[in-house]
Amino acid sequence: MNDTGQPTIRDFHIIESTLREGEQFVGANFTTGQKIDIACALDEFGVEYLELTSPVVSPRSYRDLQLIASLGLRARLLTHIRCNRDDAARAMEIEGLNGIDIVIGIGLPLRKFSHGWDVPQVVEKAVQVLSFIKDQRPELEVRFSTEDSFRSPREDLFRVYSEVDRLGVHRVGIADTVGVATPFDVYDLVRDLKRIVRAEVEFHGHNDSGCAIANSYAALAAGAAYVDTSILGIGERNGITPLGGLIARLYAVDPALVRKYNLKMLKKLDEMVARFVGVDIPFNNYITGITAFTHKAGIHAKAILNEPSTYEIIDPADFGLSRYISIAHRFTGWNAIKWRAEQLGIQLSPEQIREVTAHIKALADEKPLTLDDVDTILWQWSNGHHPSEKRGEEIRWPRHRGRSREPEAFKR
Ligand code: HCA
Ligand code: CU
Repeated sequence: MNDTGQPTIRDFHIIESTLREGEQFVGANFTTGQKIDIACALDEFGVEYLELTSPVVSPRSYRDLQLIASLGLRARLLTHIRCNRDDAARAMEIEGLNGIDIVIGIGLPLRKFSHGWDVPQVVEKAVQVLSFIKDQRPELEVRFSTEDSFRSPREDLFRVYSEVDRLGVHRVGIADTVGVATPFDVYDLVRDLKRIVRAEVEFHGHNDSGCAIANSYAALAAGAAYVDTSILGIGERNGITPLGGLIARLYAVDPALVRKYNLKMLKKLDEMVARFVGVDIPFNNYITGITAFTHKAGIHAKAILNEPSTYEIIDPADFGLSRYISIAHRFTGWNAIKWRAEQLGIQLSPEQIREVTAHIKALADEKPLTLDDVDTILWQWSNGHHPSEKRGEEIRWPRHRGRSREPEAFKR
């Protein structure tokens, strides 16, 4: 714990899996060009690792892995395979690859309904594949992970991890494949695992019950040094820890933790992947959602105008974004209206500001208002023309101000 009571996060690494887990999102069908765009943008953002789909998935997967490995990116390149010799052999054909992520399920349902092996067989398989890789390409980083780690018996998990650790893997991974774990479960498992292995620990968390970011944070707090993410969180079902969400969480602890990344690129990354997979960025997305830095109620607006940290833990400017103060509604307050009048260069006395604010609030009770409407009222007020306050009477807005959306952000 540090002096603010937060757990100390050691140096951590992002394993960005948009090009592996993200490809498993139902809307994803990346072309080679799109994969290159994603890989290059993530590299520029500064993630430490890129995880790509297994070369055995399809001929194109193989070629694209080869191509991306030849780009000379700064990020280290990993591919993700099942625990078998054939997959490992194919992966090792790729020049420029930096590591292999191996996954195997040891939970009872998978043992029964998927590969059918018992724990000693899993260990035997793991030893075979790991020794094969060590023998052929000893320079490769190898990670060994168990699928559905949180529903697998602890003694089985730890037996497998101890064995692979003895062989000298670089990382052991725990995967919350079904999104069932809580931050407490993750903290406990990572802490206990770290007591029995020398290898670093990686966490991969699905978001079925909304805990992926908190779970990733708990993993880091317990001493994991690697977290898997994907852009917008895309993956199987509703996905995994979103890159932007993890960044937001860590920034909230200490902005210095994420200064190593090119934060101003986050919006571009989210927009690019949203376009490629045919979805919108959710309105409430971490950092890049349209309302992430929008303030509405008069009390909030007043405080934000005085000092943004009152209602913002993240400074939008660090991400190349700006805040927006919504003023055209019944929650508005005179501070915000005064601010808008000043922005427009309109001189109004304090008394007039209070009157016009009351007028705008009453009008907003009658009909939806736009920022253009508010601006028009402010101009009319400054010209001594007060629109009728009779209930229901329509104000005739000048034509050119008739847009229905609030235009242009109301910037700091
Ligand atoms: C899957 C596998 C995986 C693997 C995670 C890992 C999972 O697609 O089902 O390699 O650590 O969630 O278990 O993504
Ligand atoms: Cu997964």
